[in-house]
Amino acid sequence: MTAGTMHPDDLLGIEDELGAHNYKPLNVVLTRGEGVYVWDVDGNRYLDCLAAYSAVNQGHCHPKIYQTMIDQAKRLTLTSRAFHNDQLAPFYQEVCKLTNSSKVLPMNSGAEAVESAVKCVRKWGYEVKGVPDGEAEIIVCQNNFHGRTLAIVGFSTDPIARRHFGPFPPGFKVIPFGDAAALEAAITPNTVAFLVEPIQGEGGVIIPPDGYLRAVREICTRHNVTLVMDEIQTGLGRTGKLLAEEHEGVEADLTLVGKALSGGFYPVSAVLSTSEVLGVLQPGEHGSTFGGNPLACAIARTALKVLVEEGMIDNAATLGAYFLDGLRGIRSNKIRDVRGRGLMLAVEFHPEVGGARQFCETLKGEGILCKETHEDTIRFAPPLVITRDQVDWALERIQRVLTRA
Ligand code: IF1
Repeated sequence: MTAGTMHPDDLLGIEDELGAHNYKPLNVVLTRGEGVYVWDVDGNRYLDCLAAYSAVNQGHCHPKIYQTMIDQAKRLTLTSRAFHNDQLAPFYQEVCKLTNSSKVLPMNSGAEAVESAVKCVRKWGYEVKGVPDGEAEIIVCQNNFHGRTLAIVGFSTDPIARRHFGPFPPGFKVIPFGDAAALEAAITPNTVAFLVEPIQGEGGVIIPPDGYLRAVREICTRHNVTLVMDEIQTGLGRTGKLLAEEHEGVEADLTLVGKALSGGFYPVSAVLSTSEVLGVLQPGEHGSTFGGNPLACAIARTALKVLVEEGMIDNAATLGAYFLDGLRGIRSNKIRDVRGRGLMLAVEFHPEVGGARQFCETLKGEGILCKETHEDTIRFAPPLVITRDQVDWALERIQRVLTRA
């Protein structure tokens, strides 16, 4: 029996028996994706309003990224960085030009990019800023989400992410998100970086007050502290700009990208920065087997190309505003708040409503896949190729579900 012919219940039974239970997925078994749509094994079509947590901004199985993957996979997939390959330099050139960066560290997962940034800003602190060895401090925000590795969950404020995983690496301070004065107050001579999401995604699409990013940029510059923007979820068009930091005209010292950097075809991430920061790395001091491999670079080059050439970023701005307006037009006493920027949208419910998951399950029955974040919020983040008609189709169903008694 191959997976293609197994009954969904059999697939779920095997998952339950053999797989670690570190997720609680919706009861749907997907088998195909194209653009904004995915299909389950029974042939039901869904509009995907999660987009693999913004990893398929370009839409499922984008044909040009697919073709690049096939062509490159036939030629060369992995060489290790013990040798050069002919895709790395063009990837560096194209991603630097697009993001106004001058140095790149290519990695694989988002968490690896975050961990790599932590290592680099610490090393920069000791070797450039002059912080005493072993005393570097990094400031992060409450309700942050930067990945699942040990150092990262060590500075998480989510008890579920931390419970029974300790002890954790020291050197991190937590301040409230959106409060520039709190950043200024937390900085010491040993502070080497402020790591922050321009919009907190998993925190529930929390948008900071206007001017916050400009204020933290000025404070970091004044105190010679590197500003590290985690754009792994907000970046690459999601908020209607290539990078969310652009909404305030800010440039970070290190910008982290991942997820849609490959259009969902392959784990590709990168630390985008300057020679001053990434120049602290000497041969043999950092790396990874797959980081910067030719297949990843070829895929990322096409993923970036189609993002820009097919107008996905402007589409996210235009249809994100339209989608947000539509959600705000829903009259339901269940809804506590509706917020978003570009196609990074969220509907928060009053706690007494009993949690957002119930609506995700009902919306599945209406042909929409979405996911709750924490208890009371549904995130709506479709691929950036969505059309106005598809937004209208989604709004009609969301309205119907959220206004049902
Ligand atoms: C899961 C959350 C989202 C991220 C930001 C770094 C990373 C992520 C801002 C790490 C990853 C993913 C992880 C994924 C679900 C998803 C997620 F719900 F976990 F929190 F998007 F909000 N910075 N976010 O959002 O990147 O190592 O995963 O490539 O853990 O199930 P990664």
